[in-house]
Amino acid sequence: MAKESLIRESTVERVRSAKNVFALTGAGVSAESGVPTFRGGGGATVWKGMPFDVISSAQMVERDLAAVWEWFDYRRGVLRELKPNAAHTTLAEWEEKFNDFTLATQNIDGLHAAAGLKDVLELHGTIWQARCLACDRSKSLRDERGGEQPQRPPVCGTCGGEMRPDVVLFGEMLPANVLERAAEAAERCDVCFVIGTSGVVYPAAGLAEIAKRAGAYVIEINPERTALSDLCDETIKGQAGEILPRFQI
Ligand code: BJW
Ligand code: ZN
Repeated sequence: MAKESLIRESTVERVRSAKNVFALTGAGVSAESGVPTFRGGGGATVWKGMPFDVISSAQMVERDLAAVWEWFDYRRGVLRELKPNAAHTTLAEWEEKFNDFTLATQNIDGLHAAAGLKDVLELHGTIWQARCLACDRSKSLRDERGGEQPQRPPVCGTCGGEMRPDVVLFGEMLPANVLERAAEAAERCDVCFVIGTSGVVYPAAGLAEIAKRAGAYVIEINPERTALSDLCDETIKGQAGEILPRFQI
């Protein structure tokens, strides 16, 4: 089958004529930039012998904050060198092209914004920020460069408290205002894209369910079947960076 025939013309038309579009993205959207996914391909990420759902958990912040910093410092170091891919840039263009376009990402890598998307709903926070455990103030980690070892954990400039990475770990609540905006957009969309996520982590995966229940046409883009595939109206099998630009909105 010719590659171009993977997307039905009726699907392209449906997307082109959509008024409200919602996209939920996951680690797979950044895979072609070189960011490792957590699951998929038959394996799960392990770091220093710890499964990621152990090191990326609320309990670990209480038990060993230094290890949590080490894990996220390592990942920030990897991310500094990486660039958005064609999936990120296409989605950034869609923000300009559709009247009502909302993107909610589970990713903490900042690559949607780096591609030019102005309003990104970061459901799981961002790796580029630290947050004070005592007073909730946040500070950017963008300017930290290699070379001199930065202070770990960083100390809050306001209250002197310990800071943690500003990401949402297992067992932690998502930022309520971000989740609320995402749920509203899922509820009112006529087309919902589910891109590069295994769809097993809640409440993020529930956004696709909200869209479906509200009557949206749900399109999944993923090289593998996922926990959300049965709910989706269609799954376009393939890499997000190859599929998305072919919509030519
Ligand atoms: C490609 C590709 C290419 C590859 N193109 N695709 C309901 C039922 C059961 C459990 C729960 C539930 N509600 C809540 C829970 C508990 C828990 C949960 O969901 N657990 C399940 C896993 C069992 N959820 C939580 O704890 C959440 N908080 C919460 O619910 O608070 C309420 C509460 C609190 C306290 C008490 C009680 C209630 C928080 C979840 C936070 C998740 N955080 C992480 C870590 C963030 C920091 C970090 O980065 O380390 O977020 S976990 C990890 O998974 C990360 C991701 O954002 C998230 C989702 O993963 P994602 O994006 O789907 O990636 P993968 O790797 O799974 O999949 C990649 C996909 O891409 C694959 O399908 C590939 O095929 C595909 N792919 N190349 C397109 N080129
Ligand atoms: Zn503080």
